[in-house]
Amino acid sequence: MIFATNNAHKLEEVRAILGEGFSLTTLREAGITEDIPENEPTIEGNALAKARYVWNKTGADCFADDTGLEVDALGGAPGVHSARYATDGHDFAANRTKLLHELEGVEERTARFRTVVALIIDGEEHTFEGTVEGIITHEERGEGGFGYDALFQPDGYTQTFAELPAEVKNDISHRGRAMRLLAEWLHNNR
Ligand code: ITT
Repeated sequence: MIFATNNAHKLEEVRAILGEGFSLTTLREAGITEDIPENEPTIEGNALAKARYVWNKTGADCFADDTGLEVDALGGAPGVHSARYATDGHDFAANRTKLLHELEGVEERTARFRTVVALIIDGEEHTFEGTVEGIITHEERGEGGFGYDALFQPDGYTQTFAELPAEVKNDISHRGRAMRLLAEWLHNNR
């Protein structure tokens, strides 16, 4: 099955979450080297847009993940704009710096990661959602993970996602939850 992502960190996580039973084809292996447009106003819309793009080009079963970080004090921002929060590109460090700046002096720091996985199989669409609640820390901590991980401390832990071992992040994360729902659906329906 093609996993429609250009994010190598996501690919690594999803391979670990889904395990040996799944053989994932990357976009590059499927011959798709261009950036897939992500212009929808919602996370679900972008996940479906990415999967439909691949389905329309290849006719192959595929899935895509779109993820956003929703910060309550910022009215849900960066949300669907998480990848391009600070700049036009995917500048993880600049995005973290901007988030810390926007939250300067703010004590209410609750937030969540939300992932929607869109699956297209035999031309039928299905979506699966996973979330994890937490807080935005006051400074970056940890070297692991990617994106906003060094600023996100999940509820029930004293470390950020960038400090926790990858297995722990995958066990409790937005992406882990959504991907396990995908795996369960495939197990029950295929
Ligand atoms: P693809 O669309 O190619 O899959 P992307 O990096 O554009 O990759 P998204 O649009 O889904 O991915 O994600 C938006 C941003 O949210 C992403 O660039 C990261 O900065 C951040 N993000 C996503 N998942 C994350 C995670 O597990 N931990 C920390 N930050 C994450």
